[in-house]
Amino acid sequence: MGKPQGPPAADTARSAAARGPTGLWRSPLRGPWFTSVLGVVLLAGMTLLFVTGLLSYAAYNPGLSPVNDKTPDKGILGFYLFPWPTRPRWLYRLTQGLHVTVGVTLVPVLLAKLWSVLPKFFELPPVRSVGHALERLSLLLLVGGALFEFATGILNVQLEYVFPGSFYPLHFYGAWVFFAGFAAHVALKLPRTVRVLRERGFRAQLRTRAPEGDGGSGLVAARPAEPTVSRRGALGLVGGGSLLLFATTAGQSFDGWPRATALFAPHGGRDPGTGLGAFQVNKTAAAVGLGRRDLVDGWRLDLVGRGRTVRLTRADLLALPQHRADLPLACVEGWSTSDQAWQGVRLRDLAALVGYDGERADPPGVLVESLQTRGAFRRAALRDNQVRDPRSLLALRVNGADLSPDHGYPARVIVPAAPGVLNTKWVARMTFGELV
Ligand SMILES: Nc1nc2c(c(=O)[nH]1)N[C@H]1C(S)=C(S)[C@@H](COP(=O)(O)O)O[C@H]1N2
Ligand SMILES: [Mo]
Repeated sequence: MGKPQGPPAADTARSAAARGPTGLWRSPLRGPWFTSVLGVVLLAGMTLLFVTGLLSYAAYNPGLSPVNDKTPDKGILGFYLFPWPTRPRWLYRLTQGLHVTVGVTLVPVLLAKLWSVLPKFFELPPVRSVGHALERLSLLLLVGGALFEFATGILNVQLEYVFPGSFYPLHFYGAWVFFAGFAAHVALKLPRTVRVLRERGFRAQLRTRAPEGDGGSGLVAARPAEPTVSRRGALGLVGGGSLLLFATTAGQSFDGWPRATALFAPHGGRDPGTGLGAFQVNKTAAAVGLGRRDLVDGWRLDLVGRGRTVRLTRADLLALPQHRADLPLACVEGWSTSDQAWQGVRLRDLAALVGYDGERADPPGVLVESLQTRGAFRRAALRDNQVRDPRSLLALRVNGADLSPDHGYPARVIVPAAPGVLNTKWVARMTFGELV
């Protein structure tokens, strides 16, 4: 094994001057190439997280009704909102499954990247010029924002309702803070990253244990310690960690044995039992305080629209034309099911009962309210395109049997491609009309 050769003398002098508590950060792994490799992975990964996150936000119709809108002060941050489509039916299953699984998978890469640039956080003097001050500010937004987004996202997936009602605003505004720092950082660092990766060569860097040349980056230790692991080993460790997390999360998006492997997606991975109604349950009837008395005895559905109210029993609903739609459930937490065979009444047929029928009046949006008296998801507003879709149902049965209480008996909404939160269970009242 060759002796580690120090970086060129000029480099060392320059970077040592810019480095605070010298002697602390002595790993011979640190260097611009190592940081660049991790940076490129994060550039792709974080971009995907940001885009799928924005899509997830659009998918729950925040601009549609104050009921859905957990971020009423979003202002121009909602500039891109668009009517979430109803096809393909697995759209949210895909975008949110990617968001959560890729997010969990990137944790080791993020930690390694932060570790690789530790000396930069302790740079002295802390500010050298206006440009440098701005760069450091963007770094603060970037690192603070990234840690905040990962922490809130992972806590939300791991623990049920740690932020009752406030997860959306925290994660949403945090995402924009992060993105401001991210965009500035990429603009500042991308040219050097590309140059370093081109010049230093992937294979060549993997083969040697010698410290990299600093190249003015301030990352290489002035007196690097003896290597204890090769760069190949270090990257292997990070990649292996990511692979392990991926393998213990991705199963949340699939039925059968893969779901049991989703250890890092506790709600998606939980054993749903056996039988026809046996697929993931988000909140049980008992958890929201609904018992037999509420769900069976005396349950009625109120349809409201155009100044009239129509009251229906479950028998009335079963007497209406029944339709079947094979649709998945996909939760904001990342888990999803494959298609379930839902049966019930079309939402647009219900709209017709209160006067929104056919050519005279296309079905408008609807506010759906459940029997639940408290809780963030007890009601939700659906857009007109969601009401109009012939596969959007007020479901009464699933997979050939009556809904179970936990899946929303006596009646629940199911809409293609919509996030789980919009598929209200234990529906008691539906108000059709303009939802402003
Ligand atoms: N009334 C009511 N409906 C609800 C919820 C709720 O808490 N209360 N949770 C929603 C969420 S977040 C999801 S993911 C789906 C899950 O449906 P499932 O429990 O049948 O799988 O129900 C939705 N409908
Ligand atoms: Mo959900």
